[in-house]
Amino acid sequence: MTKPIYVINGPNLSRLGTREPHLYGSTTLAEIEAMCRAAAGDAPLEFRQSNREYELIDWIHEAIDGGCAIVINPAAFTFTSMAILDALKMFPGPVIELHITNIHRREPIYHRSFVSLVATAIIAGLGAEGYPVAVQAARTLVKQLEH
Ligand code: DHK
Repeated sequence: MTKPIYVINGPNLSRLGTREPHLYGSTTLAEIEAMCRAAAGDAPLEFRQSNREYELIDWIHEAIDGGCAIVINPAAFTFTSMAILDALKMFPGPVIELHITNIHRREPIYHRSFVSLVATAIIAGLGAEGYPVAVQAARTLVKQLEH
């Protein structure tokens, strides 16, 4: 596995640690990145966050051209962005949709994900621990595809 796993984070996730800790916990995005890199081991990993939809799309395109898997927490764009959906449709590898919270146990506005229409798998409700779980799962899925 030489191509990197892309971990892509959407809006407001830069505020993790102090953002509604009763929902999102107290783990910061920097700590989550470290958890992802530990889970990736020797596998290369790109870890990104933006509050700008176009940047998330540009990173998905980058992954299309050179990545092996995508772990994506699109945050609020999960429920609004057909542009992110259309970009993910072009990605040939595994896509793991990730949410810190169990979006299906929250208000109805959080129940309809565009990303779920193309995701290989969905992890929701494990808190920050969902990230290393998703990275490990991505590694496993990529290895399965390579054999
Ligand atoms: C993160 C967000 O920022 C929200 O907009 C989503 C998601 C939930 C999460 O659980 O990681 O609704």
